[in-house]
Amino acid sequence: MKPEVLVVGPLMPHVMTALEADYRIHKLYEAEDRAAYLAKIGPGVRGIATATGANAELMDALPQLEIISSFGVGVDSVDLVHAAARNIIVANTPDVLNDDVANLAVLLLLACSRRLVAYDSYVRKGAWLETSPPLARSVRGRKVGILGLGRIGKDIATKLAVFGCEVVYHGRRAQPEVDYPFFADLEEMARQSDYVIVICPGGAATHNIVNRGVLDALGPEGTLINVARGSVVDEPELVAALVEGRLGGAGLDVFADEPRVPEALFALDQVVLQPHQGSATTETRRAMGDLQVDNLAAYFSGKGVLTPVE
Ligand code: NAP
Ligand code: 8YV
Repeated sequence: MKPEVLVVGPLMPHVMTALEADYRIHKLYEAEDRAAYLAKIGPGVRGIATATGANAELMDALPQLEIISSFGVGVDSVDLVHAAARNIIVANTPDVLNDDVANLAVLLLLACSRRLVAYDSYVRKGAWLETSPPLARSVRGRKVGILGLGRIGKDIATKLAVFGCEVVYHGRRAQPEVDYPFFADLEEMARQSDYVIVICPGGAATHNIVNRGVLDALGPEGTLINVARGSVVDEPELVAALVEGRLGGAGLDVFADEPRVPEALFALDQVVLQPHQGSATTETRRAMGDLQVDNLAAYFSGKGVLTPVE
């Protein structure tokens, strides 16, 4: 008999096709009465496939739940503590997205330094006919502080070498195997950096760690790039720092309450905004979907998941 898998929200078409072939699928997002639906199908469900997390309440509606296969590397929307307490395995999709997420981080950094979006609009609105715009800034020789030198952070650091940037990093601990200088203090790293790129996990441990002190340390000549999670940055403080000119610029792919973005940012031409697109290429999203499916397949064939969250 096919194992029963609950699909929390819509997944990529190729993922749905693969899941429908191998499992008895239940689509929670099509249920009109979610509680009644879970009460009916919950007892038979052994797996969850999700791109939007899984909370304790959902897990507890599924007494036989064994595995959660999550689309994406960040698992801040999965209650990992509750999953561990229930011995539920959680799998994610790391590494296959490093290249594209790192590319977006570098793209945002370059777009901010060369004022790419502001000058695009300068041409379109005919301002160039009147005068040339102010000079932008070079990235060569400038210091980039990476908050979270993990899989994606290391990829960003490698790419930045091509542009002649100097890389330093902050995390909970120094990594003896890397050559980049380590800052134990995030605020001090920001003070000494021209750019700070945020690429650590979201969740309680990193909530608002980029606070007013860090933003002010980065300062009016500094730029913040966030491709991690909106929760890592104190968003009202970020908006205030940009509006008041205490922070020079920002390149933002992620926000505290997506898809809502503070409207005050729309008027600021020193800010480049993206709708959470780090991994959003056809190639990377396909690879992420394949890994989500492969994790379930490996688990249900008794081999153990390929990429467990540890
Ligand atoms: P990873 O390999 O686990 O790296 C995370 C890094 O963050 C590690 O170097 C870790 O270093 C550091 N870190 C963890 N907790 C920290 C804390 N409390 N304070 C400071 N640093 C901390 O993760 P990854 O695969 O590179 O992914 C990173 C994150 O990027 C994901 O969790 C996700 O939220 C985000 N992401 C966003 C997009 C997008 O579309 N924008 C796409 C993919 C991923 P230490 O252990 O030394 O602290
Ligand atoms: C995805 C991401 O957009 O992997 C992550 O952590 O933020 C992105 O790759 C997201 O997870 C899709 O749900």
